[in-house]
Amino acid sequence: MLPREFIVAWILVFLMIFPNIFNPCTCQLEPPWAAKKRHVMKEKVRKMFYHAYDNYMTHAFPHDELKPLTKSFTDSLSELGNLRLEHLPQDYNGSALTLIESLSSLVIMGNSTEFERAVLWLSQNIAFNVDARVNLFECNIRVLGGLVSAHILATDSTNRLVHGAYKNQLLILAEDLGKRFLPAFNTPTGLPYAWINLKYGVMVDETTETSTSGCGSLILEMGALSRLTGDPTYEYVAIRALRKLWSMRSSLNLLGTTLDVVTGDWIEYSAGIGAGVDSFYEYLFKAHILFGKEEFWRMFHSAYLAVQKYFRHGPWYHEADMRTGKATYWQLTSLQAFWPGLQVLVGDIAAANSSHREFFHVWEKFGVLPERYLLDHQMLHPTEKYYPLRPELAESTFYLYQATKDSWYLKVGESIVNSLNLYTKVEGGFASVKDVTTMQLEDHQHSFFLAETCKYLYLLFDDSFLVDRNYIFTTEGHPLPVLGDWHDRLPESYISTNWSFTQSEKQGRRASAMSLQVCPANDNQQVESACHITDARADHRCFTDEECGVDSTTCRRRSCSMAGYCGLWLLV
Ligand code: DMJ
Repeated sequence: MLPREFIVAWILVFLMIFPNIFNPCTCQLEPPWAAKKRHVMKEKVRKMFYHAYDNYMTHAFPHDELKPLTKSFTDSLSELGNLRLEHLPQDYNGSALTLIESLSSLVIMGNSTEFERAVLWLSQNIAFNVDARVNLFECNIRVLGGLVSAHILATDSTNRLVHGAYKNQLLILAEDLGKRFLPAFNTPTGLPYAWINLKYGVMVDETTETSTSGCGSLILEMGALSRLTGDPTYEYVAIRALRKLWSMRSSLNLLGTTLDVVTGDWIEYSAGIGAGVDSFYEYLFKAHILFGKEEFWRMFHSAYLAVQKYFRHGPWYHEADMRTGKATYWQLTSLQAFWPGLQVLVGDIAAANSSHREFFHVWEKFGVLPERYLLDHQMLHPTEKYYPLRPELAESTFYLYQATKDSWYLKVGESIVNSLNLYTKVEGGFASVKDVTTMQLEDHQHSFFLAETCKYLYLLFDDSFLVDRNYIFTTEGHPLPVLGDWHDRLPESYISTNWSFTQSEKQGRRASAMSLQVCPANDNQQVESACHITDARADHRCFTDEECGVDSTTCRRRSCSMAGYCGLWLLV
């Protein structure tokens, strides 16, 4: 007889070696509570959406956005990014911005009746021949993107929406708007002005300053418009601007945040993955998915490696000077929280997960995500303490749940929903948070709350819209279908490239950056390295320089900051 302890010990060893022997697919199985939870949460999100939507329709429509505290409206399309509120037309009644932004969410939530009603109303009532100076980027992602996506949904045979009555009116509107964008691209560089008057084109003495995302995040919407109308002009000007922007990168493959569209000079050399740059990276990759162009992939791959190399420290992303790669600002910004979602698409799930967790910790700490948080001082930015109902954390949570089916992300989603209801829901809709330390509210319900925040939360709990469909989402959350016949239809004359590479090179390029070898063993070894040597401590903090390892790019030793972070940036 074997002693009992001996048998128990062997069983334990066996279980340690084959932990899933009695339940081989635990990773695939949804815990029993999760299905029920998803149903309950989906209904909660649906209620949130309609609370926002119904209040908009009652108190603000057809103006642009709802002011939920005073139950009034703002015609914000011509105010977005326009801090001095210049060039606002006297008799402007808005462009039903929030309705346009809600169209694809209505379809995703299965409300074809309201979608049809909205499409028909827009078809008959909206015109863009207005003396309104709008921000090209915002108007593109919200209005053009909303219209193009809704047109595709309205004509998609599987949706069978707007029977009979729909005669491509949204596409006609989108094309009219696209034409009004074109004068903005009439610059010596091909980089578009940030502002355009919808009626008169570029204004006299218009500012020549714009942002990287302002000229680099147009290709999805304008490309889709070209494919749908057969007029290549929209796609052409967007690609030309993107190529010019890419040609302005530094030798480190970094770009700045702001630039001059006439001279093509950089104005702000410091950049990260947040405000002013974020969707530039997103569009390089998504344009590759949507249009199948290797050119977009090559740009994205180089840009992505540079981000991982120069901005990333553990789970955080700081800013750096595009010329030197030296760190400038060590700050978390709310907009950066889209990055883990993009990393899921790229295939860097582990990196996505670690950053997402940190963003969620900050969310938990304050109840919502503050606009800017100073990582090196562990404190809020003195003036940017607001949370304008942004979607980015919910967006990344949705992507991570899609990739992993880890029910932890459902709990994150539940926590986001609970916070939104607790802190931002008012009788007249959902209000932005002015100060996350006091939860004082601000009288503004941004249209992206309906286009993105509610949509990603809903899709987290119910993704039936995506089953058997292949969509990518624009930066404003509007779905565009990935269609085989959209790939490679652009005449090759538009793609001036003499790039050629072999199949094996192609596969190598598609490898996840995080899986690339870190820190070349010697100078002769030409291995591109993507990420820093793992920090010694799981929480990415340090006490001594010795804990900080070696920088993967330069192979120089890193040091430990006063605030307890490893980095080369401290040496600059
Ligand atoms: C949205 O308009 C888009 O997601 C954009 O890319 C960034 N800002 C807002 C949401 O925060």
